[in-house]
Amino acid sequence: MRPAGTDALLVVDVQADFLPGGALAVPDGDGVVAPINALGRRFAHVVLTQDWHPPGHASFAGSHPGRRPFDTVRLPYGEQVLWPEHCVQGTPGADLAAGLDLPHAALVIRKGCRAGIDSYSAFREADRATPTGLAGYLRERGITRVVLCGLATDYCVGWSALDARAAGFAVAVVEDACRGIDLDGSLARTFDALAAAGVERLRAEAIAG
Ligand code: VGL
Ligand code: ZN
Repeated sequence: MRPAGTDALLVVDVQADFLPGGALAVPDGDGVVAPINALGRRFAHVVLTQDWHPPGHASFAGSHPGRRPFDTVRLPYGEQVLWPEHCVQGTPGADLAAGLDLPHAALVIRKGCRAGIDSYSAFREADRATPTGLAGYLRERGITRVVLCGLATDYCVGWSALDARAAGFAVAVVEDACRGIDLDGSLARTFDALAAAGVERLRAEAIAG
């Protein structure tokens, strides 16, 4: 595909804490930076997201006495995986990756900002009721297709892709510009769900400049 003026590249959570050495390092997470920089040059519309949690966030294992990272608990809105403390608002771990070079990105969406509610999705918080405003922004800019890349494939990229579809956009995931966490088969489950929802799976080379 050659990106049209109605396509947007959504760059999900390419932040220090998800890179090697970070608090919640995604295996080979830094492998997305170069392909995303190259992809970004082909899109007129680029939107970034940042995972952006207050201290003591409900998704942190440390907020649940006796629980450990990667345990699952039930919160008022449903099942929640507990993570190591990561992407705390205003800390270096929450910074965008230093190597990211997308100066024309026009919007940064910060998500997971409320203490009691996580938000893997860039569109809707985990209560599935609170929108971030991203769908409205994209519609108002005339965007009809959302192309996703970033971290992690099976959490924030996958959930954002499904919600982009639910909001009525055509959606593609650039699989080699993403990396997964793969907790108990989550990566395979995500690719199944994306296919079932009609999300296209592309390689970066399929996107012409
Ligand atoms: C993410 C786990 C917790 C992600 C964010 O960006 O995929 N994963 N918070
Ligand atoms: Zn998070």
